[in-house]
Amino acid sequence: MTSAYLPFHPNPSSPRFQVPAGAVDAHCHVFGPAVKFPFAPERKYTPVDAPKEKLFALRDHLGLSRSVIVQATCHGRDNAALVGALRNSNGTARGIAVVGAGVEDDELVLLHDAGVRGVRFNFLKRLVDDTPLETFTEIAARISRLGWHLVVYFEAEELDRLKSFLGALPGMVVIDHMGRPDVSAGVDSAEFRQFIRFLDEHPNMHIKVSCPERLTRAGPPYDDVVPFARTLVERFPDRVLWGTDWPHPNMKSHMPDDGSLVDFIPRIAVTEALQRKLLVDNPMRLYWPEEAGR
Ligand code: 0GY
Repeated sequence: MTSAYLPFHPNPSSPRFQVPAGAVDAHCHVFGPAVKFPFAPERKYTPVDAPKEKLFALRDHLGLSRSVIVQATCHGRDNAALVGALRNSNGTARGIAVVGAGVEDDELVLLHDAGVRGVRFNFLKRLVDDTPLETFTEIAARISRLGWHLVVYFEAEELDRLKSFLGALPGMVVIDHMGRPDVSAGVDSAEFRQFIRFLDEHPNMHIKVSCPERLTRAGPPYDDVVPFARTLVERFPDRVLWGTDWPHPNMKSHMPDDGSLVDFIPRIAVTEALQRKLLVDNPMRLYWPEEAGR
């Protein structure tokens, strides 16, 4: 385990772009505080504490209204910090949990009551030990009756191996960070074209156009990531989501200014109509369906 990771930005700028009313940050995390919510023994990294109070203060600062908090690997399957944040959000946060196939029904009910609406399958070897695909299939079956969906995190070179498994998943599926394309290869690369084809063939797939800071080779303001995100927003306007990824675990190259991440939005969603779908309509449909379209 190494601790050479950067802490989150201490003083993010105020974005120039004003998000539409009711905008959702559809990908962020809470970490610890470790004294109250210890990190998992099997974790591959130890982040700095990033508690719910800081997350909600940042959300206000950026002009966002709601959050989808994703259980990160450093907390393993102990969703307590996530549940604590959801319960203290006054209904303005929903969650994505991590569970095992043997999760008790009572636990699923507790998670649902707290605001969890899905589970995440993580395929990144630097973040998690291997889970057999059959186990993920069992988990998908366990959660489907709750009306939850699945969030999947994989890297582009894994798509070939995973596509028949992913394509067979039931219900809605959300792909983290655009399936992590190699942006140096360009939007016309065989790899990205394969990803687009996969999305064309599977209308249940949603895509988070998030994490330019992880995908960039050029660094801020992430010019090299814009064509990828913009292509996805324009081709799949009803299936894209955006998130900050605060507090940006595992970043070593640089720590993004969260205000600049908000200013990235109008470069990838260039009309008000696209911005509204990306930030409000699409995440509301997935996470607050009872309020969507009001
Ligand atoms: C992210 C990305 C990362 C970390 C995790 O669960 C996690 O620990 O997802 C990463 O290191 O790429 O979505 O926060």
